[in-house]
Amino acid sequence: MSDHIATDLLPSATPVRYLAEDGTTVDGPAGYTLPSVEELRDAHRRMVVGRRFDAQSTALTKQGRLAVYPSSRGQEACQIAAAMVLREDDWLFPTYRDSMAMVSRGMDPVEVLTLLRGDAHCGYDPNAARVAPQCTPLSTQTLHATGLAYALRRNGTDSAVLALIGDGATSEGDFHEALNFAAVFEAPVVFLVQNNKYAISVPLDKQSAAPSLAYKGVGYGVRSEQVDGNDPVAMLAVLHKAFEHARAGAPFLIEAHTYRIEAHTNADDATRYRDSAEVDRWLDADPLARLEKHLRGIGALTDEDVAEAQAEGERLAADLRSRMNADPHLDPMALFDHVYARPTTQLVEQRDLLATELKAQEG
Ligand SMILES: Cc1ncc(C[n+]2csc(CCOP(=O)(O)OP(=O)(O)O)c2C)c(N)n1
Repeated sequence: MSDHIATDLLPSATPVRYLAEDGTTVDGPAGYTLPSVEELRDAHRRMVVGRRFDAQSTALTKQGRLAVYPSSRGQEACQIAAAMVLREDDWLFPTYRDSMAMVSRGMDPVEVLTLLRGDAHCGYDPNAARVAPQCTPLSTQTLHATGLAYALRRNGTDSAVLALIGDGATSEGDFHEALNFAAVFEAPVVFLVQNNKYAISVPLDKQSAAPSLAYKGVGYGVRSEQVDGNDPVAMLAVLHKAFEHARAGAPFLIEAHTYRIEAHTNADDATRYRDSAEVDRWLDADPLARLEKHLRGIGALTDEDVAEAQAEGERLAADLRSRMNADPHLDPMALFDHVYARPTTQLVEQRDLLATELKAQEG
């Protein structure tokens, strides 16, 4: 590889940023198209609604209505930008932490939460939503996303794929295989690493010595960028560019520097591995407050706009509460559906065993 090509692939030396924490604009790098004011107003509304959804989902765990919820509070700029850059015919490959992006893509929140509620299946039709099942095994979705992107290209469409992944999951072999395959076979896929600084309790410096997780793409020939993940303007600008590249047959890797404000899930005690001063520092970098200050500063957001967005969030939360309050009907036999196209002998035996046991219980 010549020096010239390697330079083209490299991320900028510091994360791309256009908004300071106080909402004023800063000089970011050239070469990006910045989102319009209308797009930013839309992002603000979606972030307000997304944060309300997140808070409601956390509350549902406390009421025993949700088995587990991995909050993405603090990561709203990443989640909302991810939903906004996708066309309807594009695909999203989310992880367990990306419910907010899915809801912002227009999916029914109850369906999005089905898996986290404890049902055996993902809760929605991935083909209809063009959203893959939320992935719990780390990094397997990156390979699925790459394979699907390759298939889309071979089918002659210009649809693209967005794979969301955490910082810890970039240590998995699947991630590296996905980057390699995507680059060699020119798959239209964008990998967005939300570096929220922890893999449960493992901090980033115990996970990787890479100067930026974006560097992990360069060795495979994947163009890479790092971005301030709490700056909605920068997130939209970089993701739009990444999708342009992907549609042209060149995969793209983004590292978004952000922070998980809440614990890993409701089952985790984050005070065991990080101090509150660190969390407070990141609260000062809040992406929603930053965008709100910016939009108000340029006269593009009023008290009424904010109240309207909040009212939309309250409506979503109330609807979610009431529908999640109903006991779901689960058919234990459905466990065996969709495991294999043609069930194995063992699966048939297990199904028969369960059917016999259920019958005995009834009788
Ligand atoms: C293959 C695999 N190994 C281990 C786990 C257990 N596990 C679940 S979440 C997690 C940490 C992931 O951290 P990161 O990738 O940074 O994502 P985040 O949860 O911070 O969004 C681990 C190790 C898993 N789900 N899958």
